[in-house]
Amino acid sequence: MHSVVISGTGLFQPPHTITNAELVEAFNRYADLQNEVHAQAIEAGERTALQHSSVEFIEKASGIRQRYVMEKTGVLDPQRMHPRFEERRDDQLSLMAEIAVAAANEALQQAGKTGADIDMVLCAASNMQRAYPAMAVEIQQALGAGGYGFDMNVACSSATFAIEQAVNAVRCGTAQCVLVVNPEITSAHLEWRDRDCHFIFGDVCTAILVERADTACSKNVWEVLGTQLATQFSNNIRNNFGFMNRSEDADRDARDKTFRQEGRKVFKEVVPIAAAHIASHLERLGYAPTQVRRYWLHQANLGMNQLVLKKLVGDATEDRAPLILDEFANTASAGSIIAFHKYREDLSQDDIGVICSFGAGYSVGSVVVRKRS
Ligand code: CO8
Repeated sequence: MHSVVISGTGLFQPPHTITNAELVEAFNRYADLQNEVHAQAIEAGERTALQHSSVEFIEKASGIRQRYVMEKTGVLDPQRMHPRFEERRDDQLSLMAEIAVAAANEALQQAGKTGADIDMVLCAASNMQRAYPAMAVEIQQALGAGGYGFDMNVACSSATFAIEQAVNAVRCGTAQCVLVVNPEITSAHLEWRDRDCHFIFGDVCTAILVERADTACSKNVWEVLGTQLATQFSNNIRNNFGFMNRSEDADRDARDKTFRQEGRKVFKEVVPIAAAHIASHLERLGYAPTQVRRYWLHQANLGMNQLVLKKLVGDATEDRAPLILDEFANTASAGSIIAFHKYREDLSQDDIGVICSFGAGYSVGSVVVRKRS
C-alpha cells in the first residue's frame, strides 16, 4: 500500500460575472412580461402572477452576492433566460473539456508534473454535456495523459467521491498519478425562470492531482489520511432530464427537466447528516473536530455551513471554514475544492484539514488531509 498525497489544485474561473442586482433586474423584467402576456388568466384566477425576486432576500437567505458564468447575455435576456452556447463540431474540443484542461494545467504546474505523468483521469461533475464518449477520455487526450479515464456523477459530492476513487487507485498501485476534474457548467441546467432557485448556482471548474507520496515534488503537499462516503436516497433535489425523455414523449422543457429542490427541507435534513458524517470520520481516524485547523465545506448556503461548524466545534469563524460562495455562488461539486484551492497556503506543517461536500442524493463525502510540507 502506498501513501497518497494531493500535490496540486487548479481553478478555472469563467469570464463573466452576474451580480445579484443584474440577476434580479432580468428576472423581474421576465416576471412582468409573463404577467402581461397572461394578464387575462391571472385576472380570472386561472393563473398565479409571478412575484418579483429581491437582492435582499438572496443575500440574507443564502449569502450569495454574485456568480461567474460562461455566457451571460442569454441568462439576462428576459425573452430567453438561459445561456447561449454555440454547438461545436465533433472535431473541436468540447466546452467541458476546455475548462477542465485549463484547471488541470494549473494543478499540473503546482505539482511540477506534465500531462504525460497522469495515468488516470476522472471527470466528476453534476452534469455531463453528452452521453459518450466520456468527457474524461477527451480530457485525457487533450492533456497527453496515459492510462484511462471515466466520468462519474454524484451531484454536489462528485469531487469528494472521485477523490476517494483516485486515492484507492493510487494506494493499491493501479494508478500512480490521478487527475480529478470538476467542470460545472451549472448555468445550462439551472432554471433561471424560477424565483426560488434562480440565484443559487455559478459556473466554474476545479482540478485536483492525487499521486503517490514518493513521486510528489510539489512544495505544497497534503497527505490523505482517509476518505469516507455516504448516500441516502431523497427526492428533495432532483432533475429528470435524461435519455428516456424522448421515448417517454415527455416535454423536454418541462420544469422537472432542470434543477429543482425543496430548499428548506434540504437545509434541515442535510446539516445534521453532514455534521455527524464529519464527526464519525474524524473519530475513526482518532481526531476530535476541534483538532481540525480548517474545514473546506461544500458551498451551498452560508447559514448551512455555520450550523455544521457550530455542531462540530461550537463556533463558526471564517478562519476555520472559509466562504467562497459569496463570490462564486453554489458551484455544485467544485465548491469545497475552490475553498481548498484558495485557502490552504497559511496552514502549517502537520495541520489537519477536512474537505467535505454534501448535496443531491443525498450524498456526503469527506477527505481528511494533513499538511506535509
Ligand atoms: N426573492 C424574494 N423572495 C423569495 C425568493 C426570491 N428570489 N425566493 C423565495 N422567496 C420567498 C418565498 O416565496 C417565501 O415566501 P413566503 O414565506 O411568503 O412563503 C420566503 O421567501 C422564504 O422562502 P424559502 O423558505 O424557500 O427560503 P429559505 O430561507 O429556505 O431559503 C434557500 C431558500 C436559499 C434555497 C435555502 O433553503 C437553502 O439554501 N437550502 C439548502 C439548499 C441546498 O443546499 N441545496 C443543495 C443543492 S446543490 C446540489 O446538490 C447539486 C445539484 C446539482 C447541481 C445543479 C446545477 C443547476
